[in-house]
Amino acid sequence: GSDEVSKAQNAVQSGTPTIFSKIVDKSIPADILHEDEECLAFYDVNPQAPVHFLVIPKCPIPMLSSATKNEQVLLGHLLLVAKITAEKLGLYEGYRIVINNGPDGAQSVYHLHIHVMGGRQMDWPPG
Ligand code: DGP
Repeated sequence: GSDEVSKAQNAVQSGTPTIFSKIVDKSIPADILHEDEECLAFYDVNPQAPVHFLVIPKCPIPMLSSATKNEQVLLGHLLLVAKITAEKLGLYEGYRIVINNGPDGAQSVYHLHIHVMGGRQMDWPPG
């Protein structure tokens, strides 16, 4: 919604740790679906579909634009964890993957994350 967009437009793109770093270090709780050395998958607190979870790297890459060749393997891993977690949750009819990048992408948390949404027919184009 427009609330989300204005929040994103006002989000700080500083190098300071975000709320997701606190989820990684377990200082705030999240409903965790997958965890390994490199990444974490957990339910989005503001779901936009019957199933909506995020996959994040444990290291705080601010956004996709910040990623380099050094993160190539990690980025691939995040997508595979998205797929495996979607399967575990029974999204056999499909799902939507989104990465919001920067202000125009309506990114509000500057710790790279993959959105995975499913459990309903998704629309195209997105808003
Ligand atoms: P965006 O930066 O716009 O791609 O989306 C950030 C998403 O993160 C948004 O859908 C809501 C979610 N989110 C923000 N804070 C928290 C939190 O503390 N816990 C969880 N589980 N999700 C959060």
